[in-house]
Amino acid sequence: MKFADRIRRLLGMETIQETDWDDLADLLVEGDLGAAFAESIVTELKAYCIRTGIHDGEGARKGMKPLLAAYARSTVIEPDPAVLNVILLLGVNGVGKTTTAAKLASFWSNGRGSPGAILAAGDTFRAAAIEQLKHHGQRLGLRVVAQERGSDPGAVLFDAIDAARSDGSRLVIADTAGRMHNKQNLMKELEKMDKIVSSKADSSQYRKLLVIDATTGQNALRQAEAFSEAVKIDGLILTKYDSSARGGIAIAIAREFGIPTAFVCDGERYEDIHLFDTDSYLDEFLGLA
Ligand SMILES: Nc1nc2c(ncn2[C@@H]2O[C@H](COP(=O)(O)OP(=O)(O)O)[C@@H](O)[C@H]2O)c(=O)[nH]1
Ligand SMILES: [Mg+2]
Repeated sequence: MKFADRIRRLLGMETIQETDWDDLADLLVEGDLGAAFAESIVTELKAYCIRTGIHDGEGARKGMKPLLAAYARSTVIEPDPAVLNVILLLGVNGVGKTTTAAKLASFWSNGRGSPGAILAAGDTFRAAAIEQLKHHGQRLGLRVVAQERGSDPGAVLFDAIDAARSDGSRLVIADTAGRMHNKQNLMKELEKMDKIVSSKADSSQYRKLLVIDATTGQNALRQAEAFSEAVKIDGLILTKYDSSARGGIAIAIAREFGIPTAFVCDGERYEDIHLFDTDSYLDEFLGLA
């Protein structure tokens, strides 16, 4: 059952019972807020309901929205047509980086008058990832800059930025490998890539987006922590929101690391990507929509 349906069932029209508060805390934990955050929201909400004389579940759900909104953060990532824009997609294996690279390219080229994006096959670790990106490039009619499997991802990014400069393309969207078995290695690799792009993409707009699988649960917090220790993350992209029964992870990450969310993806088609909007996100989460 979807999280929204569960919270709607717990906090319906009827008068709230004392035990409902504990059940609400449990439910919020299952909704990926994390235990401490869930407890503090319930405490705040209880106080709010007493203060304002709210006794019904629906009123409580509405009251919870501003409490959560105080922690939620969003950001708008929009390529600047006057400069070269470099978007680096980061995240562990399987979260949807390669798919999201294609979605973003499609999102930003459709009817927005911008010249075609260049896709950079920065995941040089898996041959399949390079093929996957080439396939998307073909379908979308976009140039893909790639090297062989095993080559230096920094060199691929370097080439892609050069290609964009000579093509007059204003947008490079770079896929990366998602190994996280060794945090030290990941950090080193990321820092190196970041340095190359920073120096190469001089006077351009350069953004690092962390892709998070919404079905991952609390482990996503550890991913956000590891990646943001290595490089500055400008925003999150939440994927697989279509198959997630919960979805509170974006607020939990915002609260703990101050990272805002930029996009939400809810399917495998190119058009299944949307700008993150705190208001509608919370309405959906709390079953208010
Ligand atoms: N249902 C659903 N599947 C997704 C979404 N985004 C990616 N996927 C799927 O997740 C799997 C892994 O995606 P991929 O882009 O290869 O992940 P990567 O390893 O991070 O590059 C693929 O089967 C994608 O089709 C999404 O928003 N919803
Ligand atoms: Mg990939």
